[in-house]
Amino acid sequence: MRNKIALIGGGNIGGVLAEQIAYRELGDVVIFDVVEGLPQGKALDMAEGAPVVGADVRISGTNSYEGIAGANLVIVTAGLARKPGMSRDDLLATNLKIMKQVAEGVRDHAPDAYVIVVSNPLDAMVYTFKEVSGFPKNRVVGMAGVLDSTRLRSFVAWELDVSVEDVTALVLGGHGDTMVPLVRYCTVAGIPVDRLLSAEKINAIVERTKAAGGEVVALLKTGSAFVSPAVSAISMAESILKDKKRVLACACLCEGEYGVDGLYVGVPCVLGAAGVERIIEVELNAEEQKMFDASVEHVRTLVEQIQL
Ligand code: TXD
Repeated sequence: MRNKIALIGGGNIGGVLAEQIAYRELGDVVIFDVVEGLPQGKALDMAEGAPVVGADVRISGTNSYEGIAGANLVIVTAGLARKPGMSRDDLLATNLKIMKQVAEGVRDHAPDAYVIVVSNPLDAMVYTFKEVSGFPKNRVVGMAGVLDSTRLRSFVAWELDVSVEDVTALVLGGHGDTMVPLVRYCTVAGIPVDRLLSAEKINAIVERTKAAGGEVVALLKTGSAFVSPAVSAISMAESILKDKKRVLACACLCEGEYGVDGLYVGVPCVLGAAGVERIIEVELNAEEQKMFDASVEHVRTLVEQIQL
């Protein structure tokens, strides 16, 4: 029995998700979108390419939530993306309305699904999905930390001219300017990065990581990054679908962990067949704790604006 993966939102990220998930044969794919024809057209195009890559999966598009029935995994990218000059927080009012609709649709038509939320502002959107759907916290997780961590990993690898495979990194906290790149836990094949790069270089990489989303928005002008977010979400999806138990920085509901209670923030967690199987609490020094607490407060301020 193949997995059925429902993609709520068939835009830039949704399109890459559909193609990558289908062509990697992670499961059958159904794309849901409110724009007539968009999900159906993208699905038909990808389905017609499947023979070339030998992908034996069904790819379909729908404008009705009935089409996602039976999905065991849902990835949500529905919502507006940033344009130059916008912050992720500027998307709150519009995307909140959308997320409420999405959460109801998924609750009613795929009630047993594991859900990865991608839409921005991420920490507020995944919180909204959890609250409106009523799903248990292990089945609702947000994608941001994997993307922020892969950006940090890329910048370190490029600076040192080493394989991206050998750079590990953790970026915690909210998905925004207050994110917390944990440099102390960044290594190159186990070698702490501060043994290989100067403090000045590391600081420059940290600042570029925090601004990386905006850097792409400024270049594209018409939207935000979509390939790196898509493959970041797929690494989470794959860990759940294949019970890989990867340790990834994800937006999880903290209920006491890291001193946080009742908010979704980016923390290291184990992702497996039971979704968020546990949160890993790493030791933070005074400076890291201060940055983390400030990031959590920013998330709290955003969530307090949500009227459900
Ligand atoms: O790391 C992260 N979490 C972020 C997330 C990284 C990059 C982008 N981030 C956010 O993802 C971005 O700020 C947006 O909020 C979402 C989706 O970004 P994308 O680039 O895919 O946006 P598009 O191309 O505009 O696609 C959004 C789709 C579009 O096709 C709309 O028609 C659809 O969402 N949409 C809806 N689908 C279902 N239901 C409703 N109500 C709906 N409204 C719009």
